Amino acid sequence: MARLDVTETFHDITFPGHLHTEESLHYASHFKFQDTDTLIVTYPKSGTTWMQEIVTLVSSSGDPERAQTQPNWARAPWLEQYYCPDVLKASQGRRILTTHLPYQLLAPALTGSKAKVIYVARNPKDVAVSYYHFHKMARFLPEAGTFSEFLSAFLKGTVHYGSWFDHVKGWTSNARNIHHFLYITYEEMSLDLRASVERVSGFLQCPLVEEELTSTMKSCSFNSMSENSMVNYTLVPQEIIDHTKGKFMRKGKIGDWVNTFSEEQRCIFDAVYTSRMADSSLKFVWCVPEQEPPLKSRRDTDPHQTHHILERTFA
Ligand code: PPS
Repeated sequence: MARLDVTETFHDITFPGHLHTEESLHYASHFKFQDTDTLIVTYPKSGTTWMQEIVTLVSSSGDPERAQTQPNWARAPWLEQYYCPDVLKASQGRRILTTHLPYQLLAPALTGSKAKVIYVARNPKDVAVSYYHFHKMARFLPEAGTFSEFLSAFLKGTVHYGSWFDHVKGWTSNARNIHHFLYITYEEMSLDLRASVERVSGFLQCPLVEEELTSTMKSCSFNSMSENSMVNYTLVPQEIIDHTKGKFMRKGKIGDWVNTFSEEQRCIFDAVYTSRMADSSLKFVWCVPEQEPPLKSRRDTDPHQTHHILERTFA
Protein backbone atom coordinates (compact mmCIF):
# COMPACT_ATOMS: atom_id res chain seq x y z
CA MET A 1 0.00 0.00 0.00
CA ALA A 2 2.02 2.99 -1.21
CA ARG A 3 -0.57 5.59 -2.32
CA LEU A 4 1.94 8.28 -1.34
CA ASP A 5 0.20 10.98 -3.34
CA VAL A 6 -3.36 10.00 -2.39
CA THR A 7 -5.44 12.11 -0.03
CA GLU A 8 -8.49 10.60 1.65
CA THR A 9 -11.23 12.98 2.71
CA PHE A 10 -13.56 11.83 5.46
CA HIS A 11 -16.16 14.14 6.99
CA ASP A 12 -14.34 17.14 5.45
CA ILE A 13 -11.00 16.24 7.04
CA THR A 14 -8.06 15.11 4.92
CA PHE A 15 -5.86 12.11 5.74
CA PRO A 16 -2.80 10.62 4.05
CA GLY A 17 -3.95 7.92 1.64
CA HIS A 18 -0.78 5.96 2.34
CA LEU A 19 -2.20 4.91 5.71
CA HIS A 20 -5.92 5.56 5.38
CA THR A 21 -8.68 4.37 3.11
CA GLU A 22 -12.38 5.15 3.09
CA GLU A 23 -12.89 1.68 4.53
CA SER A 24 -10.33 2.11 7.32
CA LEU A 25 -11.83 5.44 8.36
CA HIS A 26 -15.29 3.89 8.39
CA TYR A 27 -13.95 0.97 10.45
CA ALA A 28 -12.52 3.41 13.04
CA SER A 29 -15.67 5.45 13.33
CA HIS A 30 -17.70 2.26 13.94
CA PHE A 31 -15.08 0.62 16.15
CA LYS A 32 -16.31 -1.82 18.80
CA PHE A 33 -14.46 -0.79 21.93
CA GLN A 34 -13.96 -3.22 24.79
CA ASP A 35 -14.11 -1.96 28.37
CA THR A 36 -10.53 -3.11 28.87
CA ASP A 37 -9.20 -1.00 25.96
CA THR A 38 -6.86 1.95 26.46
CA LEU A 39 -7.18 4.58 23.75
CA ILE A 40 -4.43 7.20 23.31
CA VAL A 41 -5.81 10.27 21.55
CA THR A 42 -3.68 13.03 20.10
CA TYR A 43 -3.48 15.62 17.41
CA PRO A 44 -0.31 14.73 15.42
CA LYS A 45 3.01 15.73 16.95
CA SER A 46 1.62 16.14 20.44
CA GLY A 47 3.41 13.26 22.18
CA THR A 48 1.66 10.23 20.67
CA THR A 49 4.73 7.99 20.46
CA TRP A 50 5.84 9.04 23.92
CA MET A 51 2.49 8.09 25.44
CA GLN A 52 2.44 4.82 23.46
CA GLU A 53 5.79 4.04 25.11
CA ILE A 54 4.62 5.06 28.59
CA VAL A 55 1.41 3.00 28.36
CA THR A 56 3.32 -0.01 26.99
CA LEU A 57 5.84 0.16 29.82
CA VAL A 58 3.29 0.84 32.56
CA SER A 59 1.20 -2.08 31.31
CA SER A 60 4.21 -4.38 31.48
CA SER A 61 5.35 -3.22 34.95
CA GLY A 62 8.33 -1.37 33.52
CA ASP A 63 9.68 -4.41 31.64
CA PRO A 64 11.21 -2.94 28.43
CA GLU A 65 11.04 -6.19 26.43
CA ARG A 66 7.87 -5.41 24.48
CA ALA A 67 8.85 -1.80 23.85
CA GLN A 68 12.18 -2.95 22.45
CA THR A 69 10.94 -5.76 20.25
CA GLN A 70 7.62 -4.61 18.79
CA PRO A 71 7.13 -1.45 16.72
CA ASN A 72 4.79 1.09 18.28
CA TRP A 73 2.28 0.76 15.44
CA ALA A 74 2.03 -3.01 16.13
CA ARG A 75 1.52 -2.71 19.89
CA ALA A 76 -0.64 0.45 19.87
CA PRO A 77 -2.13 0.62 16.35
CA TRP A 78 -3.94 3.67 15.05
CA LEU A 79 -7.61 2.72 14.74
CA GLU A 80 -8.01 4.62 11.50
CA GLN A 81 -4.97 3.18 9.71
CA TYR A 82 -5.65 0.38 7.25
CA TYR A 83 -3.62 -2.37 9.01
CA CYS A 84 -5.42 -2.00 12.37
CA PRO A 85 -7.91 -4.91 11.99
CA ASP A 86 -5.08 -7.33 11.13
CA VAL A 87 -2.95 -6.17 14.05
CA LEU A 88 -5.86 -6.57 16.45
CA LYS A 89 -6.71 -10.02 15.13
CA ALA A 90 -3.18 -11.14 15.93
CA SER A 91 -2.95 -9.42 19.32
CA GLN A 92 -3.49 -10.95 22.72
CA GLY A 93 -4.33 -9.41 26.05
CA ARG A 94 -5.47 -5.90 26.80
CA ARG A 95 -5.47 -3.65 23.78
CA ILE A 96 -3.64 -0.34 23.52
CA LEU A 97 -5.10 1.72 20.69
CA THR A 98 -4.16 5.08 19.23
CA THR A 99 -6.06 7.65 17.23
CA HIS A 100 -5.61 11.10 15.70
CA LEU A 101 -9.33 11.32 14.88
CA PRO A 102 -11.35 14.26 16.17
CA TYR A 103 -13.95 13.63 18.88
CA GLN A 104 -17.01 13.85 16.65
CA LEU A 105 -15.82 10.95 14.49
CA LEU A 106 -15.37 8.61 17.47
CA ALA A 107 -18.18 9.84 19.73
CA PRO A 108 -20.78 7.28 18.56
CA ALA A 109 -18.30 4.41 18.92
CA LEU A 110 -17.28 5.54 22.42
CA THR A 111 -20.81 6.07 23.70
CA GLY A 112 -21.47 3.70 26.59
CA SER A 113 -17.94 2.33 26.50
CA LYS A 114 -15.80 2.06 29.62
CA ALA A 115 -12.58 2.12 27.60
CA LYS A 116 -9.91 4.31 29.16
CA VAL A 117 -9.12 7.39 27.08
CA ILE A 118 -5.85 9.30 27.48
CA TYR A 119 -5.77 12.65 25.68
CA VAL A 120 -2.31 14.15 25.21
CA ALA A 121 -2.14 17.81 24.19
CA ARG A 122 0.91 19.94 23.37
CA ASN A 123 1.28 23.67 22.95
CA PRO A 124 0.32 24.30 19.33
CA LYS A 125 3.32 26.41 18.43
CA ASP A 126 5.62 23.45 19.09
CA VAL A 127 3.10 21.15 17.38
CA ALA A 128 3.17 23.32 14.25
CA VAL A 129 6.99 23.34 14.10
CA SER A 130 7.27 19.60 14.74
CA TYR A 131 4.57 18.90 12.14
CA TYR A 132 6.31 21.15 9.61
CA HIS A 133 9.59 19.27 10.00
CA PHE A 134 7.79 15.94 9.74
CA HIS A 135 6.24 17.05 6.44
CA LYS A 136 9.74 17.44 5.04
CA MET A 137 10.59 13.82 5.88
CA ALA A 138 7.30 11.99 5.38
CA ARG A 139 6.74 11.30 1.70
CA PHE A 140 3.09 10.47 2.41
CA LEU A 141 2.39 14.05 3.51
CA PRO A 142 1.93 16.96 1.10
CA GLU A 143 4.76 19.38 0.34
CA ALA A 144 5.00 21.66 3.35
CA GLY A 145 6.13 24.74 1.39
CA THR A 146 7.62 27.54 3.47
CA PHE A 147 6.98 27.65 7.20
CA SER A 148 4.71 30.68 6.64
CA GLU A 149 2.60 28.72 4.16
CA PHE A 150 2.46 25.73 6.46
CA LEU A 151 1.57 27.83 9.50
CA SER A 152 -1.22 29.49 7.60
CA ALA A 153 -2.68 26.07 6.65
CA PHE A 154 -2.21 24.87 10.25
CA LEU A 155 -4.11 27.87 11.62
CA LYS A 156 -6.89 27.40 9.05
CA GLY A 157 -7.08 23.70 9.86
CA THR A 158 -6.54 22.61 6.27
CA VAL A 159 -3.56 20.37 7.07
CA HIS A 160 -4.02 16.58 7.27
CA TYR A 161 -6.01 15.50 10.37
CA GLY A 162 -7.77 18.88 10.44
CA SER A 163 -7.74 21.74 12.89
CA TRP A 164 -5.68 21.57 16.10
CA PHE A 165 -8.23 23.91 17.72
CA ASP A 166 -11.20 21.72 16.84
CA HIS A 167 -9.33 18.60 17.93
CA VAL A 168 -8.27 19.76 21.35
CA LYS A 169 -11.53 21.55 22.11
CA GLY A 170 -13.67 18.74 20.74
CA TRP A 171 -12.09 16.10 23.00
CA THR A 172 -11.69 18.19 26.14
CA SER A 173 -15.12 19.82 26.05
CA ASN A 174 -16.69 16.36 25.71
CA ALA A 175 -14.57 14.70 28.40
CA ARG A 176 -17.65 14.44 30.62
CA ASN A 177 -19.20 12.09 28.06
CA ILE A 178 -16.29 9.68 28.36
CA HIS A 179 -16.38 7.23 31.25
CA HIS A 180 -12.63 7.20 32.00
CA PHE A 181 -10.74 10.20 30.66
CA LEU A 182 -7.23 11.43 31.44
CA TYR A 183 -6.01 14.76 30.09
CA ILE A 184 -2.27 15.26 30.19
CA THR A 185 0.10 17.51 28.30
CA TYR A 186 3.41 16.96 26.57
CA GLU A 187 4.78 19.76 28.74
CA GLU A 188 3.75 18.00 31.97
CA MET A 189 5.50 14.88 30.71
CA SER A 190 8.57 16.88 29.86
CA LEU A 191 8.71 18.87 33.10
CA ASP A 192 7.91 15.98 35.44
CA LEU A 193 8.13 12.57 33.82
CA ARG A 194 7.90 10.74 37.15
CA ALA A 195 4.63 12.43 38.13
CA SER A 196 3.28 11.88 34.61
CA VAL A 197 4.10 8.16 34.63
CA GLU A 198 2.48 7.94 38.08
CA ARG A 199 -0.66 9.65 36.78
CA VAL A 200 -0.85 7.19 33.89
CA SER A 201 -0.22 4.18 36.11
CA GLY A 202 -2.88 5.36 38.57
CA PHE A 203 -5.36 5.96 35.77
CA LEU A 204 -4.71 2.53 34.25
CA GLN A 205 -4.80 0.94 37.69
CA CYS A 206 -1.37 -0.55 37.09
CA PRO A 207 0.56 0.45 40.21
CA LEU A 208 4.34 0.41 39.87
CA VAL A 209 6.89 -0.23 42.57
CA GLU A 210 9.88 2.13 42.64
CA GLU A 211 12.07 -0.15 40.51
CA GLU A 212 9.36 -0.49 37.84
CA LEU A 213 8.81 3.26 37.82
CA THR A 214 12.54 3.90 37.38
CA SER A 215 12.73 1.37 34.58
CA THR A 216 9.71 2.95 32.83
CA MET A 217 11.22 6.42 33.09
CA LYS A 218 14.55 5.21 31.74
CA SER A 219 12.98 3.52 28.71
CA CYS A 220 10.76 6.44 27.79
CA SER A 221 13.39 9.15 28.08
CA PHE A 222 14.08 11.08 24.89
CA ASN A 223 17.54 9.53 24.57
CA SER A 224 16.35 5.94 24.98
CA MET A 225 13.49 6.41 22.57
CA SER A 226 15.77 8.12 20.03
CA GLU A 227 17.88 4.97 19.97
CA ASN A 228 15.00 2.51 19.98
CA SER A 229 14.23 1.50 16.38
CA MET A 230 10.79 0.30 17.52
CA VAL A 231 9.73 3.91 18.05
CA ASN A 232 12.14 6.16 16.15
CA TYR A 233 10.65 5.18 12.75
CA THR A 234 14.00 4.13 11.26
CA LEU A 235 12.29 0.81 10.40
CA VAL A 236 10.19 2.69 7.82
CA PRO A 237 11.84 2.47 4.39
CA GLN A 238 13.45 5.49 2.80
CA GLU A 239 10.77 5.65 0.05
CA ILE A 240 8.17 6.36 2.74
CA ILE A 241 10.16 8.46 5.21
CA ASP A 242 13.23 10.25 3.92
CA HIS A 243 15.62 9.81 6.82
CA THR A 244 18.16 12.13 5.19
CA LYS A 245 15.77 15.05 5.75
CA GLY A 246 15.59 14.80 9.53
CA LYS A 247 14.76 12.62 12.50
CA PHE A 248 11.36 11.62 13.86
CA MET A 249 12.78 12.02 17.38
CA ARG A 250 13.88 15.52 16.43
CA LYS A 251 14.45 17.75 19.49
CA GLY A 252 11.88 16.73 22.07
CA LYS A 253 11.82 20.14 23.70
CA ILE A 254 9.33 22.65 25.04
CA GLY A 255 9.53 26.04 23.35
CA ASP A 256 11.53 25.11 20.26
CA TRP A 257 9.02 27.20 18.28
CA VAL A 258 10.97 30.36 19.16
CA ASN A 259 13.72 29.17 16.81
CA THR A 260 11.33 29.05 13.86
CA PHE A 261 8.59 31.65 14.36
CA SER A 262 9.25 35.20 13.22
CA GLU A 263 7.80 38.01 15.33
CA GLU A 264 5.10 38.53 12.70
CA GLN A 265 4.18 34.83 12.70
CA ARG A 266 3.99 34.89 16.50
CA CYS A 267 1.60 37.86 16.41
CA ILE A 268 -0.62 36.22 13.79
CA PHE A 269 -0.61 32.97 15.73
CA ASP A 270 -1.44 34.68 19.04
CA ALA A 271 -4.36 36.56 17.48
CA VAL A 272 -5.85 33.37 16.01
CA TYR A 273 -5.18 31.45 19.24
CA THR A 274 -6.84 34.10 21.39
CA SER A 275 -9.91 34.13 19.21
CA ARG A 276 -10.20 30.35 18.68
CA MET A 277 -9.54 29.50 22.34
CA ALA A 278 -11.80 32.20 23.82
CA ASP A 279 -14.35 29.53 24.71
CA SER A 280 -11.79 27.19 26.28
CA SER A 281 -10.19 27.19 29.73
CA LEU A 282 -7.20 25.13 28.58
CA LYS A 283 -3.81 26.62 29.34
CA PHE A 284 -0.47 25.68 27.82
CA VAL A 285 3.16 26.01 28.77
CA TRP A 286 4.88 27.74 25.86
CA CYS A 287 8.47 27.86 27.12
CA VAL A 288 10.51 26.02 29.72
CA PRO A 289 9.65 28.05 32.84
CA GLU A 290 13.33 28.58 33.81
CA GLN A 291 13.94 30.26 30.47
CA GLU A 292 11.38 32.96 31.20
CA PRO A 293 12.77 36.32 32.28
CA PRO A 294 11.19 37.41 35.57
CA LEU A 295 7.59 38.40 34.95
CA LYS A 296 7.94 41.69 36.81
CA SER A 297 10.78 43.02 34.71
CA ARG A 298 9.10 41.99 31.45
CA ARG A 299 5.86 43.62 32.55
CA ASP A 300 7.72 46.76 33.55
CA THR A 301 9.52 47.04 30.24
CA ASP A 302 6.72 46.17 27.85
CA PRO A 303 3.13 46.39 29.07
CA HIS A 304 1.81 45.27 25.68
CA GLN A 305 3.35 41.85 26.21
CA THR A 306 1.74 41.23 29.59
CA HIS A 307 -1.12 39.14 28.27
CA HIS A 308 1.22 37.00 26.20
CA ILE A 309 3.62 36.47 29.10
CA LEU A 310 0.85 35.60 31.53
CA GLU A 311 -0.46 33.10 29.06
CA ARG A 312 2.92 31.53 28.65
CA THR A 313 3.99 31.65 32.28
CA PHE A 314 0.93 30.46 34.07
CA ALA A 315 -0.74 28.40 31.39
S1 PPS B 1 3.12 11.49 15.47
O1 PPS B 1 3.75 11.48 14.10
O2 PPS B 1 1.87 12.27 15.48
O3 PPS B 1 2.94 10.14 16.00
O4 PPS B 1 4.18 12.29 16.36
P1 PPS B 1 4.17 12.37 17.95
O5 PPS B 1 4.76 11.14 18.51
O6 PPS B 1 2.84 12.80 18.43
O7 PPS B 1 5.15 13.60 18.20
C1 PPS B 1 6.51 13.58 17.86
C2 PPS B 1 7.17 14.63 18.76
O8 PPS B 1 7.28 14.10 20.10
C3 PPS B 1 8.64 14.15 20.49
N1 PPS B 1 8.93 13.06 21.43
C4 PPS B 1 9.47 13.26 22.65
N2 PPS B 1 9.83 14.39 23.28
C5 PPS B 1 10.40 14.26 24.51
N3 PPS B 1 10.63 13.08 25.10
C6 PPS B 1 10.29 11.92 24.50
N4 PPS B 1 10.52 10.76 25.10
C7 PPS B 1 9.66 11.98 23.21
N5 PPS B 1 9.20 11.07 22.33
C8 PPS B 1 8.75 11.74 21.26
C9 PPS B 1 9.40 14.04 19.17
O9 PPS B 1 10.74 14.40 19.31
C10 PPS B 1 8.58 14.98 18.31
O10 PPS B 1 8.75 16.35 18.71
P2 PPS B 1 9.81 17.36 18.04
O11 PPS B 1 9.48 18.70 18.60
O12 PPS B 1 9.64 17.29 16.55
O13 PPS B 1 11.15 16.87 18.51
